[in-house]
Amino acid sequence: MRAYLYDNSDADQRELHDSGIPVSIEELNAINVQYQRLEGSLEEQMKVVEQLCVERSYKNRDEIHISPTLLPNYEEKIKIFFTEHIHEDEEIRFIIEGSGFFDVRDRLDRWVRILVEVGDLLIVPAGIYHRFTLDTSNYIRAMRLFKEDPKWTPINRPLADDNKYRVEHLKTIGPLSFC
Ligand code: KMT
Ligand code: NI
Repeated sequence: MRAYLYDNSDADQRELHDSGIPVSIEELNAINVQYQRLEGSLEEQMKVVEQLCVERSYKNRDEIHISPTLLPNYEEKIKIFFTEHIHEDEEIRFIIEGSGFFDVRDRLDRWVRILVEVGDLLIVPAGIYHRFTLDTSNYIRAMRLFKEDPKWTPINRPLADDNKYRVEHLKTIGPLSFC
């Protein structure tokens, strides 16, 4: 697991942007982000994913291949992914090939950059502001889990500020004074 505070420099979003300040898995868990590196073969990893689907009642899944040549409307999609947004449901991603970065906002509204690589299972809670980018390898293949229909609706900032899932997320991660 590699996570750190984002350096906010103007460099390309695909660069590391490592400020040198690490963020631990416990700190991620404190903002309800769950990260797990699944072990073993893809088949063994998929058993864990299947189990998670049963536990959390996820009925659908798809696979997304993101690269300049593989994803239709690549430029447009990549902009949408990197625009700060929330969802009204968890965003669960299992990385099958390649790598990329999920950035999530911490309690102090700072960006935390999380590297996701092969075998990584990431659960981004409903209501947290986040965004996604490829890294300089320009390729990721990921499984996306859906409770019902395979739909993925981003609600951008600041429109989502008073969304009930946003408000609920802020409540569950606790008051700022506990940082
Ligand atoms: C997202 O939520 O940003 C996406 O579905 C694209 C990235 S999945 C690795
Ligand atoms: Ni998202």
